Amino acid sequence: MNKKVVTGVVGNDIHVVANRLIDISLQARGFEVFNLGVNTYLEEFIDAVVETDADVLLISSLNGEAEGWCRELQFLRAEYELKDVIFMIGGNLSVGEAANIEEIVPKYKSYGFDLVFHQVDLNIGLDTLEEFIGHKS
Ligand code: B12
Repeated sequence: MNKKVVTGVVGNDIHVVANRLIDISLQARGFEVFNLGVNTYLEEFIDAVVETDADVLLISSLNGEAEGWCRELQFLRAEYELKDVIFMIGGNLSVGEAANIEEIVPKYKSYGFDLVFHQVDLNIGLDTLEEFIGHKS
């Protein structure tokens, strides 16, 4: 596939296990991975995307608090002219069971994400990413 992916876990989130699996799975699929690990802020992700000239930013959130950390994405995306980068987020995208599941995907898309996976299996998400890359190129 030979595409570059920046990944990590956003905000104050220290759940590291999925992050390691994502790193390994992306490499197994032939991606070049820049893993920023846990506790990564949106601005740090954007800096890494710019510095590495990445094709994809794949953000994880497990503690459910991504909403508060990712709202500015649409503005940063415009400011840094990143319209060709694929922005993807997954994991647990809300806190607790109370959230209206139907609202989660449109909400994150309105923040500037192209692909949103709330409690979706990692391999399904990565299959979808590969299809999305195929359609774009
Ligand atoms: C282990 C664990 C911890 C450990 C973490 C250790 C470490 N360094 O990683 C400790 C004990 C420290 C911890 C702390 C906390 N935790 Co915790 N933790 C867990 C637990 C039991 C397992 C997580 C795990 O490693 N799973 C294994 C990995 C492989 O699975 P996964 O994380 O689900 O990831 C998969 C998918 O989510 C998906 N995925 C992930 N990212 C992405 C991205 C994309 C694009 C795609 C497609 C898919 C995808 O793919 C992964 C592989 O299948 C879960 C409960 C559970 N059974 O899942 C709670 C859980 C994640 N924790 C939770 C919470 C609330 C916390 C705390 C806030 C608790 C507290 N009050 O202090 C703190 C958070 C601290 C912080 N600042 O983040 C909640 C989150 C609830 C929510 N979102 O509504 C959970 C779900 C427990 C619960 N049911 O309430 N936790």
